Amino acid sequence: DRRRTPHIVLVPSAGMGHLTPFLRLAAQLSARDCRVSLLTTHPTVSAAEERHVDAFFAAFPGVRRLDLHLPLLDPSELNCADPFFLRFESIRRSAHLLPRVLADASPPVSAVIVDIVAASSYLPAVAEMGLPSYVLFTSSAAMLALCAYFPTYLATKNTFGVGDIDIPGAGRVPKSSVPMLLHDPNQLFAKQFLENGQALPKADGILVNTLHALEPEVLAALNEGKVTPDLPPVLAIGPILPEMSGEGESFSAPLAWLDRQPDRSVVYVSFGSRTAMPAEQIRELGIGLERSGLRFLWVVKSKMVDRAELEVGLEELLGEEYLAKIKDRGMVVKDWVEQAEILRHRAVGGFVSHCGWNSVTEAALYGVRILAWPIAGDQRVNAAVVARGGLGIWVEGWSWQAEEPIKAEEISERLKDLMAVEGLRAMGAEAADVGGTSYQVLTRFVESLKL
Ligand code: BUP
Repeated sequence: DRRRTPHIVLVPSAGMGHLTPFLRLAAQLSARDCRVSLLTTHPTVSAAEERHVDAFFAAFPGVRRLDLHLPLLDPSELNCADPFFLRFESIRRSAHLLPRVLADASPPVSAVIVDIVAASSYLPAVAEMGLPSYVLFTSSAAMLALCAYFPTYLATKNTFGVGDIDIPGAGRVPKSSVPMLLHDPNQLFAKQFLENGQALPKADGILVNTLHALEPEVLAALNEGKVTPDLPPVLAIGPILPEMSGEGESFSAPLAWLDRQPDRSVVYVSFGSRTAMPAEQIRELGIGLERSGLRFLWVVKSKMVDRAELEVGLEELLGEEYLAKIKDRGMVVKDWVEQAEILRHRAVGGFVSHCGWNSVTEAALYGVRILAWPIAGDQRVNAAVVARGGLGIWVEGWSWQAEEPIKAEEISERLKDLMAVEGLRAMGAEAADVGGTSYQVLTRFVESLKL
């Protein structure tokens, strides 16, 4: 019965940063007695996505799997070499397949929630089927404000190129923080961002993986129509809680190592899976970590897609001598780690992060302070939220366009500043736990679909 058990179809997008919040939302909706179907697109760009999707369905047999096989697009035709953005595009071009995929859906579908990258094509397709459509925005509300306002900005700006962007009610995004790809309107990503921003008013609501206490002004501006007048309700439902512990592995070397460290003594260092740091900067960071005298767990990624063949070993990158020198205080790994489990561990006290939004929300959930070191994309916008919202420190001068690497000495000083930050409240847990603001918003959303 459609009234009692809403059937929600989720349409995630590519890359762990986009997939992860959808898997978490699927688990949260199942726990609230919804019927959930999850569209999975093949082939996935990274092996990590495939592994996590498979582990998810094994752990949640009640969630229905809808498989969609998509063609690989021609990078030269689209003038884009990024495999994730190419996959965004093929997902956007798949909206016409939705009616066929949902043809035998049972019980009948109550609503479809699509990733922001598919908004421009999926929202109209869902509306045509006579169903309510929602967007899940996988980054910060600050970034949502930029996405919603960007079409107006481009239409009204009187400068050449993209400059500082003053978003009504939501503050300024300085030129230096505007995602680099948005400066060039011919980039595939810039076109997608613009069209998806224009499509937002077509949604019945926008779910965003943030919490009220972290971004109150921006959320208010979005909901009061200041950013752009015709937006649907924006619902802060984050941090969406991690759905399961681990991937069923019985042993994890980093977690076993953390078990042997004192409370709140370890700095966890990770720049996400897609952000390859220049080798020279990796070496400076290594020396900085060593000089700080702190304990550390460092995840080094040297390639953008985990399936790529070119791989530089840790020995080659850091030298055997370095690895021997730090082995009593530091652990360096290059494979996938269970980050949420690590941030939850009592031994972890600080997080040097690229500020991928999921990473920020995980730190907020477990009360781990952040040293923000944004590298690309939405990360500088997110780093500003970290600093403003009291989640940690952002050294704005550590620019992503720096010609010289940030030196070890400076890194080691900032690491010490980070670990000196006094007790942080687990503001994320307060919002997401039973009775918290985000918990209530998600519960009301599910209730609204039962009517
Ligand atoms: Br890397 C890595 N383990 O080793 P963000 C990431 N994650 O659990 P962005 C791991 O992937 P990208 C690893 O906890 C987060 O939930 C992490 O999303 C998890 O980053 C997710 O933080 C990564 O939003 O993607 O920049 O969107 O990490 O692929 O660069």
